[in-house]
Amino acid sequence: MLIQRRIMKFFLLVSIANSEFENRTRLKVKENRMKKYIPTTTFDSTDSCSDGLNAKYCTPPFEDITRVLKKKFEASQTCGIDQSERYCKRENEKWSCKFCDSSQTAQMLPTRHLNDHEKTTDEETCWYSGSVIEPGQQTQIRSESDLEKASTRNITLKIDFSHPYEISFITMKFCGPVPAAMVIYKSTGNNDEWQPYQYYADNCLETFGIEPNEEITRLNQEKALCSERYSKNKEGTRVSFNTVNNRGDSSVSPVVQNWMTAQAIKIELLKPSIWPVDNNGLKTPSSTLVASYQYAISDIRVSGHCQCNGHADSCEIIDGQPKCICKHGTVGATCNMCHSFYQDRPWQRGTKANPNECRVCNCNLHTNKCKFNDSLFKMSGNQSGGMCQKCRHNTSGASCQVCKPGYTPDPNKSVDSPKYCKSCDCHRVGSKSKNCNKSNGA
Ligand SMILES: [Ca+2]
Repeated sequence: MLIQRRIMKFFLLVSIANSEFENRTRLKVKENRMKKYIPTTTFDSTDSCSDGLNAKYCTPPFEDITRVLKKKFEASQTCGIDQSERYCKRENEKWSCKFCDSSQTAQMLPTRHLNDHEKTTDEETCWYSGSVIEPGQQTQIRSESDLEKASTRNITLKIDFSHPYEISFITMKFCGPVPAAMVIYKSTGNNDEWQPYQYYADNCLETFGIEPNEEITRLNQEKALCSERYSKNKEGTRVSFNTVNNRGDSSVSPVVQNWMTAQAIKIELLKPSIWPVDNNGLKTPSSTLVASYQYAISDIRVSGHCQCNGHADSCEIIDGQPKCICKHGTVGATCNMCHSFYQDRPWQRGTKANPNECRVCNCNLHTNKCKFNDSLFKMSGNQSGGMCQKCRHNTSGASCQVCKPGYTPDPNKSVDSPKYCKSCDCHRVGSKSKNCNKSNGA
């Protein structure tokens, strides 16, 4: 009797173990099928783009873009690029003149000095443009007022990030007086179309026809302003442009997000400032005036973050090219499209108020292909527009939720089972057609 009981208990335990094993295997199979049908660009509770259940607006961290990308500015003119050239600056209230020459390492003043991020002013490295007075006019310069009247070459500095960034700050440290006139432009694409971002002048109205320091309201959130703050003050050397100042929050307003977004920056230097000299009766020599009438900058920093439309919290540099690591079912360089299986509603950029994540199509695990269908979306009251494509396992319908003609739902299977639709198996004799009653299979 005891042996019989032990044998029964053994078989009972084996049967429980088997059923648990079957359950686990079934779950594993379902999990693997989910992976096959639902791409992994979905919510991940470990990032800031989700709270584990719902999508959240997210954005990559702010960074010093030129440092991260290791990109250099391109200058339209650099001191000593073609031949040895003289340049002069005021140091300790005296003129100091040296030679720049791009063929001599010790005399180079290249654009890489704009982003070499020296820590102290003792080791300050500068880019010099070289004199901006046309060579034919240089001999006519006798005094500071001749410099004011001379026709000069405009100098441009350009940098292309090869990806849109939301720019928050641009700072420039000059190795001398801030120019009397300059403009920062931005471009949002590769088409060399430049939009003014900020004007600087010692007289905004006279130079650009713009009132200085205009107030920003909701009506002119994307208007470039003109500042006299730096150019008027001949002693200052640092210019700081806060792109968002009083314009609002890019995580809330698409207008501000547009305003902040730039793929390339161009700085147009239109008129140098004359070095402030002591009124000690000593006349500055003409050659020194000519050689000092140029631009010199030691540092340009552009701060911002990768533009990922509120759908990524990191941006990786792959082969020198920034790339958003897209979440919320989005894909594309700036997470600007919905993934091919996240087509249940149209793509929208994410904001703090609404993360606007792309929604996965519900195809009951019978396909991994779907398309957005506008009529379906409208019919559902703008809730669901995903139309499943190429439904397998003998299913059909917008969500692969019905059985094809000739098949009927198996009441013992769930709608996402590959065996949900079973053949009607109607006998040829006595059947009107090979189709059967969809609900009971008769
Ligand atoms: Ca430098």
